[in-house]
Amino acid sequence: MAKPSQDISLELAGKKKEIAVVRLTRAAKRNALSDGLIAALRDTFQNLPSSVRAAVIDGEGEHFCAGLDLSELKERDAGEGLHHSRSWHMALDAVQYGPVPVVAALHGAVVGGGLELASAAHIRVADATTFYALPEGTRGIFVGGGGSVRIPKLIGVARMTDMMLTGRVYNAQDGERLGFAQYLVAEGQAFDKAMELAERIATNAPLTNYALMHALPRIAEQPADHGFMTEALISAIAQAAPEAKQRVRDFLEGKAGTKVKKA
Ligand code: 1HE
Repeated sequence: MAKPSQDISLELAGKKKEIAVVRLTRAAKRNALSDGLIAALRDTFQNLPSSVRAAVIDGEGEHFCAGLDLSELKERDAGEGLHHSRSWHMALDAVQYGPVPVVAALHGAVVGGGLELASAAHIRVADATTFYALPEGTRGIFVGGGGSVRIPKLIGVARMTDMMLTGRVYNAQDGERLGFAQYLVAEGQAFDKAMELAERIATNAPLTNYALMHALPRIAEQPADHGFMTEALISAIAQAAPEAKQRVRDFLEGKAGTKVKKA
């Protein structure tokens, strides 16, 4: 694996340093993901400080991420290509299956490997300038960062096939309607909204967040019968935690702020 690059920053926000803000800082190259940047992404998410309860990932400059650094796309033999793709899988798995939920704040280009990275986050907030594309199809290559697994889960196989066969680009509004992003906000507002969501997520019981990140996606892929069993196990574990009992007691005692409010 390549040496981690400097093109990424980590800041801790919140009173208890509970939010990790991970930023791609390679704006001059539209945050294109070099091998070093992929290694840095992996290392950052694998080594988040223990105070962190949620993370936000965003990109400096006009675009979230232009995908694979094409200047590094040299001739690889099949074995090297395999390992290169697997290194992306490891890094994006560190995002999806790390210790805390990740909110991606999207703007401008979210393309190729940039869309693969965004798809590894748990929540995507897009501002009005966001656009989504998979130029791999027109560059004579294929997705290699987990996109063929994660992107169909968001928009379906048929739409992903169309994007890659025809170079179709989706704008921010269509992207939200189809399932790329769960939130659509005005231009320049994605980071603030992502921080607001991360602060909220950070107040959840850690075991609930863990169950959502690690159990839910697996349950969704299990046969129903297995899924029901996994659900029963994880729900028993979550509700046995003292924190869960305290939260339920708070509601039953009518403590302020625990009631569900109409949307
Ligand atoms: C890059 C890259 C890059 C920009 N690799 N250098 N991804 C793509 O095919 C997308 C390619 N990029 C673009 O289509 C455009 O750059 C953007 C729409 C993202 C932004 O446009 P714009 O006008 O703001 O910037 P620009 O002038 O095109 O680029 C500015 C600089 O960034 C320029 O370098 P400079 O030295 O001439 O200033 C560009 O060369 C550089 N740059 N994007 C390298 N991607 C695990 S498999 C994943 C496979 C993929 O991701 S394939 C899709 C790759």
